[in-house]
Amino acid sequence: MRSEQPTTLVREHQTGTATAVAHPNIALIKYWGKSDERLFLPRTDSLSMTLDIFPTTTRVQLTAGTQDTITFNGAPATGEAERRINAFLELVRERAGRTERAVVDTENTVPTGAGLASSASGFAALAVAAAAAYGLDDDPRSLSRLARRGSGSASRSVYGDFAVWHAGTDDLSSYAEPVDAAAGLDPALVVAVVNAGPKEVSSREAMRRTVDTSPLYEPWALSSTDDLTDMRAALGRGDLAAVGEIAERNALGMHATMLAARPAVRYISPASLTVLDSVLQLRRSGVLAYVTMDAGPNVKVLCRRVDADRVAETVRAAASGGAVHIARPGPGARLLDEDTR
Ligand code: 2P0
Repeated sequence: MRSEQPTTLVREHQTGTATAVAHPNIALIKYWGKSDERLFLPRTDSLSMTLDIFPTTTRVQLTAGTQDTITFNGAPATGEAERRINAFLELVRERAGRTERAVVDTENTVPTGAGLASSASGFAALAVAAAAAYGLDDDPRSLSRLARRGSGSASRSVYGDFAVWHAGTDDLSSYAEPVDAAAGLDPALVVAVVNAGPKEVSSREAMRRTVDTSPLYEPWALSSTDDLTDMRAALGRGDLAAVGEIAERNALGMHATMLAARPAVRYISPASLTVLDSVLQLRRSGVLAYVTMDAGPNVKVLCRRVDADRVAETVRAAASGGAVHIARPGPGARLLDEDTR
């Protein structure tokens, strides 16, 4: 079979066209702060769960044209999005020693303002597709390092389920890899959208300001190292309560660093607090449910799969009409073989 059917990657190299799909991830131990902005080296290690909802599908086709053509959900990419994808393609060309421009077509299924950053799934899918189209190394570590240069959190979406991103000290040593979790963990993540509007401060600017000005940043970064050690142990023994407690303290600690920045960055809104309170009530009634929040007001609730519907119902009532999505651990980024037919 194998000799008759070359691998997808080899066939796609021949066509200079590749399509990849990747999913968003949510950090249980957060990435917040860079030590090198150009190389996207983070200050601390982080750990995430890749989700099974809202994939991004990206097709990269090499062209004889003189410039890159980037389409995002059917419309030409503009502004910052176009600039970042363009810079990423330049990096890929530099690594591959090639000059062809590319036609990039991205379909992102995250509903607008869903509170799930699309940069992680977006740059993971782009890294995998561009690496295949330009003939770069396709081992997961190389792909993770490459995805990192588009957006830090994308380094983790290369993998399914749980992944740890080692901060490293240079381009070679900063990459993500899979983390084992006990089979009995069986988690779900309930995403409560409390505000679908755009954020006032980008996460990039917010983390820069936090590192530069927050007196709470260094203590959080230090405690995050312990959180990661504890998290790995909790995942290994399938202890959802411990996983949730550690994730919650790490995330709220990250938000504390921002609140102490000068000027403060505040993503937590009154509506977020209402959801946080509802999760606390659930916990008091015996349901294992723990919050995490990212660079926005939306709340993600980690719970057991069997409790997901009940948790979703509770936070839906608290989220004052906002959408609620239930996610489970999802797959890593992968090539589709539709270009080989
Ligand atoms: C994370 N976030 O670990 C953290 C927690 C938001 C809060 O990764 O500047 O879009 O492109 O590397 O990856 C959001 O930051 O930032 C993020 P860049 P990214 O998921």
